[in-house]
Amino acid sequence: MKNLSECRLYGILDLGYLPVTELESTARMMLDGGVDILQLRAKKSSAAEIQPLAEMLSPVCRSFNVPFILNDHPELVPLTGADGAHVGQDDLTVARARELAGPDALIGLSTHSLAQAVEARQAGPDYIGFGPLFATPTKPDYVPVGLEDIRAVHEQVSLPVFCIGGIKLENLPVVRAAGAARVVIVSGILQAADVADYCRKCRALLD
Ligand code: 3NM
Repeated sequence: MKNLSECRLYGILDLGYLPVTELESTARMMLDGGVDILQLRAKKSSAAEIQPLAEMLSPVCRSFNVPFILNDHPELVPLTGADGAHVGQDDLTVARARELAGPDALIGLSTHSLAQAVEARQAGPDYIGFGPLFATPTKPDYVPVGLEDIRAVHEQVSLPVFCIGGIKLENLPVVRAAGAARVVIVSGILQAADVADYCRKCRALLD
């Protein structure tokens, strides 16, 4: 399994963008293209609906040595073979998520300001998300944080930091130049005409 420190391109299978019937094929295209960590995000689905999808995706990710993360639902981690769970600021605490997911699970935490990113150290996640950098329809009700604090977050938080929100292949060079080493890309990847090729191009810019 890839270590988090090796992971630079974080992909999300967001059911807001793709139907369940395309989950596995899209996961394979993303993994073929070099996504290093993959999340299932199904904000409108119940745990009972997510469980079989996670059970299907876990071995696919494992065959690529890529950590597989569930958005929310840490209780499903031990049941599905997933490698971890990602929680938001208004969800379960990192400690509670870890209790439910098990001692070996990876727990990620979303942060939306430099102050929250610094505070996250106390909560003890394995990595943080930082964003949204830009306004994005994938997470509409959030004020973009822009690029100016990216360097400070990296200087002050000694955890893997995944920048997120409105990142696309086109603006990735600017995001990199602002200090980002790791990114999450959702709609850019899922709306690409050639998903694997898009991931490959993003991954190359992150090397
Ligand atoms: N979380 P896209 S921004 C799921 O800032 C998510 O915590 C964010 O999608 C955060 O790449 C975001 O399509 C949406 O903009 C990212």
